[in-house]
Amino acid sequence: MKAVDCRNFVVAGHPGCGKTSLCELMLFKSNAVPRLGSVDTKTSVADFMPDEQERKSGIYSAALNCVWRDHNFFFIDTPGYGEFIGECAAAIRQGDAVLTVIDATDGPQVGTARAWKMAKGRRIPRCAFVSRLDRDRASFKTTIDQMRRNHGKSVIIPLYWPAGDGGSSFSRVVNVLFDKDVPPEIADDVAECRALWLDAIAETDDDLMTRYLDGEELSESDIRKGLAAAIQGCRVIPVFAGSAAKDIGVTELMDDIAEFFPSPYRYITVDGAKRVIDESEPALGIVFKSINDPFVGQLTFVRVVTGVFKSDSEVCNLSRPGVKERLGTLFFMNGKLQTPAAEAVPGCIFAVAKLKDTHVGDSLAANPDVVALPGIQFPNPVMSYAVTAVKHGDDDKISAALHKIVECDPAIRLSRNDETHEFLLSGMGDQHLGIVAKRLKDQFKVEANLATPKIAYRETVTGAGDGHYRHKKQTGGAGQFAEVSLKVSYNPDGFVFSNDVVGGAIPRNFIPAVEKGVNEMMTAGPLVGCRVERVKVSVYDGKYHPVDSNEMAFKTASRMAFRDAMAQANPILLEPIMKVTVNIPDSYTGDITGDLNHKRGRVLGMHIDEGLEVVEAEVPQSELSRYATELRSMTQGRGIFEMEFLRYEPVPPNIASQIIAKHQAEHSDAE
Ligand SMILES: Nc1nc2c(ncn2[C@@H]2O[C@H](COP(=O)(O)OP(=O)(O)O)[C@@H](O)[C@H]2O)c(=O)[nH]1
Ligand SMILES: [Mg+2]
Repeated sequence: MKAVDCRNFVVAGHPGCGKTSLCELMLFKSNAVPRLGSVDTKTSVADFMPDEQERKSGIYSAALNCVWRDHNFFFIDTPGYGEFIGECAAAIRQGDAVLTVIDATDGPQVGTARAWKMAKGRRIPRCAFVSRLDRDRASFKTTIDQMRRNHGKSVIIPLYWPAGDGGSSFSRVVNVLFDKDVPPEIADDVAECRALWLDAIAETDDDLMTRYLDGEELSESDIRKGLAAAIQGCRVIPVFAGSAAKDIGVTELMDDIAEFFPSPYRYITVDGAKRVIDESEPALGIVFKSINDPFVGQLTFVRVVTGVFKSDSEVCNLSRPGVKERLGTLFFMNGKLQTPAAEAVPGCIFAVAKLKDTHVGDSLAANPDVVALPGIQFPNPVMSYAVTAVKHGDDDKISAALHKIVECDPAIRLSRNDETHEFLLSGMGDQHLGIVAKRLKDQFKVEANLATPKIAYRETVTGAGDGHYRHKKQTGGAGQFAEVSLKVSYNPDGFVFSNDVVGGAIPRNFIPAVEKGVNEMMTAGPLVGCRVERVKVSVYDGKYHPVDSNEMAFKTASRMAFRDAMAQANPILLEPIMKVTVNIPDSYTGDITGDLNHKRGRVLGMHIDEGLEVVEAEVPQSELSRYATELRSMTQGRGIFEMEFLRYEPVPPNIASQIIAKHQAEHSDAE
């Protein structure tokens, strides 16, 4: 196998558009599998995990490979659902091109836009396959019109046009550049596409452009070379057409992948240095996926970037200094089917079993001097649950199991919130997290409660307060004595503790105890026991007793004086505000902005990107705990969103008083 003959691409798109069916057909047509797998009869090669077969739709990405016209295809079937975007992001991170499948009935959707955005981010070619053209309501022309509205006519250029558009009349696809036999009813469309292609092809090369403008007829070989250059230069999005169910247009697609899709040879820039990709370099690859499952065992998936990896060899994990891994047999994968391979060249995807300490995003290389590749960026989680064990004492078991699950799904994050003291499981939505909960139960045999997490409110003051406390105790032997006077005021820049005691009213050696008392109170404010921030505390007076004063007494006095000062300083509640970016088809804009307003959100602006309306807003976190689910139901799954923490802001008084009342009720219950 030579790298120049490898084609590595990612099949992506909206759920249900026919990605998996297309992949299955490519495997079958190339004799990579003996029988045609089907999603509907649960015999899919790509959707092979039990939970995928149950749902009849992909959850995980599946690495696939086949040989077509002497070219080695390594491709990945990705799940379409927004909540499994992590799998798709990792696949695209390793791919050389993205083939987006678009259903000819529904047209481009949010899943399409998302895949294309990720491909654009990596500056790799984007291609489209308009699928399911055999269905009654399918229309290639309508689909193309929608795509052109989003990207423009000079970008979206069909390379094939269906003869008999949509439904049972759909019989074959016509190549707009090379086919001579064009049915008259599509002749105009084909001619238009041919002209658009010739413009795009001429633009790839000065010499071609001159000859083209001079009216010279470009030769077939000029056109073929120019077509590859136009696609690989990311100037155009070539559109293929067909039906996986009827096996129409897929031979043409596969032929063109072999001929026009990029080979893995190109330059990459690692740490500012330009490196050529080929077999002669030391081996370097990126880990983009890992499975640890009773079903398939522990497998690590590696994309070879440069050089050659060999079975039964040793490699270094560049991302973990000192870690060396022994590679056993390399496997080329088709779902769960493993084919042993002696070596893997650039462009290949191989899996290897039982690595010790290698994780998704790591770089593996032949020697430690090779520069590591940048890791994989996963999207920020948009939903969290607070996790507790159903059975008392199971917490450690749950934590260990969750860490194992996260290892194979970096889009899931685990964290302990120091402010709310909750153990948080965060991910891309309730379905995503639901699968984690199910795995905990089925695979690890522990049950977890998943609850809406507490909001980490904070407290500050809007005024100033003067607090005093005299701590005095006389119980038989040695007494306790300390007196502290301190002022609390609002300080927008953060917390400051200032010792302004003059004349030794509090001896210097007790000041740390006073500060300690204040610090303790800063973690539990007077309103709802949340962290206090943005205050200046100035200790300015006090009294001590030469025998009875000690650190303990000063700490106690300081705590009480702080509480006294806070009560006078007009304390208020602050809440986390998130920046939310929602992507939706424009017909939902009114509903979505209305809902955001209802959630106390502020819409900052709107713009169109990849054909979707992008609404940016600032919304209190407390209103967003179920937004992933709500957005899905408001848009029938056509919307996605991202969010990130922005800042803390005061809670409006009417809402603050409810939160405080609730806290007090819970607090008095507990007593
Ligand atoms: N009529 C028709 N149905 C198709 C075609 N391709 C896929 N399907 C069906 O569409 C549904 C979703 O297909 P699937 O491949 O799972 O889509 P994915 O979610 O994008 O992977 C399944 O029921 C398929 O049988 C096609 O070309 N024509
Ligand atoms: Mg699928």
